[in-house]
Amino acid sequence: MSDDKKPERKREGGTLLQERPKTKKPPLYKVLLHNDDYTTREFVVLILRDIFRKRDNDAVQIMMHVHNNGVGVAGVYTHEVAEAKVDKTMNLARKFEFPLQLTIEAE
Ligand code: TYC
Repeated sequence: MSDDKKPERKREGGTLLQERPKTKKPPLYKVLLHNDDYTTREFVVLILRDIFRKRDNDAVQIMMHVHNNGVGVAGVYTHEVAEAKVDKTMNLARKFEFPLQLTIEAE
């Protein structure tokens, strides 16, 4: 292991400032997709593929899960990324006049 990967231990005035390496993970958030009667299945699959980067099969499965159960997870991200994906999806949905709804929930 190279020196720069080791935990940084600095003594200043006899105080140990940092005892552990900076590996703390950021909190993660689920982007939830909600069912409605008007958004087309094709559009939901398209956003799952293009915005949430799902493979074809996974996109269809997630869409059908939401269609059958009312809600499902489109993906899990940091808060910043989750918000950006929700904004992108909402803007596209409104452009096509679909009432699609997404929400963000802490993991
Ligand atoms: N229920 C919609 C239909 O039958 C499809 C749909 C699936 C809509 C998932 C929204 O999040 C959704 N056209």
